[in-house]
Amino acid sequence: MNLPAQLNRRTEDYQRADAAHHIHGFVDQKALNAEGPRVMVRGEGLYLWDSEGKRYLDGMSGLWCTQLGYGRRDLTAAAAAQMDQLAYYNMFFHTTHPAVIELSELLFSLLPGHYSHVIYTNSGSEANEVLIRTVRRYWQVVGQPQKKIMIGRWNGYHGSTLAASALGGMKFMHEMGGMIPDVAHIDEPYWYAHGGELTPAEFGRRCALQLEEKILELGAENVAGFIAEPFQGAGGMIFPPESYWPEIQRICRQYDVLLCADEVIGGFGRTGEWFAHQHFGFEPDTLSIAKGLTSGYLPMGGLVLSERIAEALVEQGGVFAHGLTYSGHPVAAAVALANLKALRDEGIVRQVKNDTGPYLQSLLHEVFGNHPMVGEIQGAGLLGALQFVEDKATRKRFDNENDLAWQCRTFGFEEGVIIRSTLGRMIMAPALVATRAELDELVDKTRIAVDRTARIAGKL
Ligand code: PXG
Repeated sequence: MNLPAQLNRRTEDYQRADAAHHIHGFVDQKALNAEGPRVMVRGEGLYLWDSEGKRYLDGMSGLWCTQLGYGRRDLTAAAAAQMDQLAYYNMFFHTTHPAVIELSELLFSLLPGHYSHVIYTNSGSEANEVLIRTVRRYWQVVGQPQKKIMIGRWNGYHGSTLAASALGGMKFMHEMGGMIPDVAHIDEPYWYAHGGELTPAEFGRRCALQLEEKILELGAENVAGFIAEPFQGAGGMIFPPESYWPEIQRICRQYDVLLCADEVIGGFGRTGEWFAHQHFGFEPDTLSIAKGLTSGYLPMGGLVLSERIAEALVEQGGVFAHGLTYSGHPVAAAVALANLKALRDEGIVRQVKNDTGPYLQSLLHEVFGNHPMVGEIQGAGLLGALQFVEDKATRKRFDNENDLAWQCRTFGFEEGVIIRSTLGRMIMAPALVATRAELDELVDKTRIAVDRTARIAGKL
């Protein structure tokens, strides 16, 4: 392996220095320091190599973001060319630049026609921060300044900054560092866990009607928007019942509440459609984007606005008092442009929809449909979730489902596959360039990890 000089240190060396200087996300740092993190040093296609030379099939596209996989020379070339040409300039004080303009032209050619404008950010969290300010500003401009409240969902995830985590519904995040005012939550449409005796369709409608109840409780004249992921990602890759989104859309329209889709995970081909709201068949007013926009090669996110919102802001809004130094960063924009071109021109999104997506879904059902440990399989395109269950008839989950799923993830690493665990669900979201053979390997190694877990749980 031909590695840069700084990558030739010993694993323990890196681990010691890592422990000395880092606080990692979402982990008990003391426990991690004792164990030592894996040190990833190289990526090519769907594969990663660690500092011990062990190879992994990355079943999670990094953190749901490397749509094109690792090592794409066209993306690195686009970044290098842009750095040579114009490494940095901004969109402040009456300036702009070609990279960001060309990116936006391509982006809107891929989006449904009623979206027209975008505000770029560096991340998904920032996109959702901007969302709150933009939605509130919109209502000010159209003469309803009291419409301020954002409604999100328990167990939703919209990022880690203060306002983004407030929109999200991870209570353990709210407890660390507080909340912001004018945010409310409704339940998540997670039928397997919370559906009880209701059919999925009944439960989906019931969850959607909670939005109506919450709007009436708060007063429709005070509610600015409802934000949700089309399917929950970090919360466990949870697909709502089919009855859910049409009812949510009806309620938002009826009470003039903006429907804000967080497409940070679902966007850019993940479900086989360019955007996940298209898969579920609803029409949001705003889209938060990030991750797959650049295939993760550089940080970039954004908030996409419908014509209705953009027109009000542009025609009647005056100065929009917001801006980030790196909004529309030229190098990130050049990489995003090359990335979207590849996803379109190489027919990758089409391939996920027509070939590899259906292939993965049928493979998951074939392999896990009758597995004693798996109570539900959800997914679309190159997304899959396996719900662990103790008793299929009653949908009773294991008391220690979190530990079992984490153990399964660890078995996966041992087998050379990276899958993610959330509560009692195992999640996969491989790069969109995955071949059928790579999907075979992903599911095969996942099955070994699930079987090993089933043995500990007394299910095999
Ligand atoms: N919205 C959604 C739906 C996300 O999944 C964000 C916003 C925030 O994006 P940034 O770029 O600020 O991280 C996310 C991020 C996981 C995991 O383990 C998921 C995310 C981040 C880290 C871990 O599933 N999603």
